[in-house]
Amino acid sequence: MPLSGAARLRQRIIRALLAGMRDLESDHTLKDSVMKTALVLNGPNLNLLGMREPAVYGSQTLADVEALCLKACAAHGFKLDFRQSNHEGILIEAIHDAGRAEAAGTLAGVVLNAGAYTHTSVALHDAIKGSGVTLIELHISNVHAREAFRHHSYISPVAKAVVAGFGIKGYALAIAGLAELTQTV
Ligand code: CA2
Repeated sequence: MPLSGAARLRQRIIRALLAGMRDLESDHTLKDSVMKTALVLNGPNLNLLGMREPAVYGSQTLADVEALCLKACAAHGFKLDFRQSNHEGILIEAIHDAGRAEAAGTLAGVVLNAGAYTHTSVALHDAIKGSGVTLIELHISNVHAREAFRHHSYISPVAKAVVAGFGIKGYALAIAGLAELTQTV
């Protein structure tokens, strides 16, 4: 049976809408402008994850952590920038850049496992404070159930929140926390 004029018009409208949706999905510039980045920053010795001390840090590697973070970011509509450095200055510069990116609206915030610098670095404390970046402090282990020198953190007073003791799953929890903090509705 031939379609009526109204039915043909409806069909044309539906086709046009579907074509528009396909265009939007393949428009990477649009995606890039809408999706914020979560920066996951790892400090000294975390490149050794999975190679030693499995009783404390588990047997998964930093590459496994990155895969887990990618999944968590996809679930929350973030792009992922995942880095590790053994150098304090490199971590500091990454935090400065993150502060600028957050102010420009392209970054949701930072998840920082500062490793042993957590317990020593006034410089990292000052960088976080000075950059104004939203930052979640993360530890794989429960630092408060370990040696006394791990009980003090220079990061905690300038962090928005702290996640510790959940193993590497804590990274996904911290990314979910960032999403919660940046939610506008
Ligand atoms: O529990 C955490 O995530 C820590 O930030 C890890 C740091 C430690 O200094 C903090 O007190 C707590 C250590 C990172 C080094 O990780 C290694 C993993 C495997 C083998 C050796 C070191």
